[in-house]
Amino acid sequence: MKYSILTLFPELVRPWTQESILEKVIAKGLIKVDVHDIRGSTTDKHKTADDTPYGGGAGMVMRVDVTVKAIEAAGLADEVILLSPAGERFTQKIAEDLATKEHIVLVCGRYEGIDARAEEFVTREISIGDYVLMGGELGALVILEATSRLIPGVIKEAESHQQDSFSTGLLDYPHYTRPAEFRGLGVPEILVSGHHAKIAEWRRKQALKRTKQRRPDLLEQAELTAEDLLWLEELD
Ligand code: JF5
Repeated sequence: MKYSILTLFPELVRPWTQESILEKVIAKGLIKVDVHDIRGSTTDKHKTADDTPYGGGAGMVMRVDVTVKAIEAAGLADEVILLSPAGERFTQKIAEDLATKEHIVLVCGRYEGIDARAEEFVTREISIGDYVLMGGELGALVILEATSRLIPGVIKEAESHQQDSFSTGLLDYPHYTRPAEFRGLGVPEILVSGHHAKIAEWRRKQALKRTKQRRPDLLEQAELTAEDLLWLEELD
């Protein structure tokens, strides 16, 4: 899988791709990350990537010609994604879909936004949440992280992500490791019992309980067994 990240701040993005886990994944050849400087697609001597908005108003707008030239320089891709607060909300489901692609281009806007005509040259617009950032770079890195860990061979335990929150549709169960006691806080007895079936049942119930308490909205979409539903009723 190849990712092409188009940004006016390549020096901001590159360090993240050189971080230990991703670096190893890249070294293994499982993914490739190309960071392209959008400024390399400018055509004037001042390397201008932005301009004032038609109609007036504050701030600057990223030029469509420069943006589209950068997209085309990244080469043929399965998806060209524009990071934007106005995009479709990024979810684990979208991550699972994107993880099956061969080449994804991630376009990071800066300034007040990109000339709206650039929308004609992307396959989708994605938002990582309902807040406004100063640029799309963090969104692109979020998509890089969320999708690359789903690529076969990237995560050690093959089934590991199948149990993640959002893959099961539920929040994760609580995890514990040594010490057995910390400032008076112990570890649930069941986890040191060695009863694997009982541990699995306890973890499922904890996941259901936490989801009901913290994210009841997720329960509507989750795949629940008759036993899960009984346990949830017991909680009331
Ligand atoms: C951006 C204009 C892009 O702020 C974001 C964003 C928020 N959620 N998801 C993405 O992207 C950066 C800012 C302004 C275009």
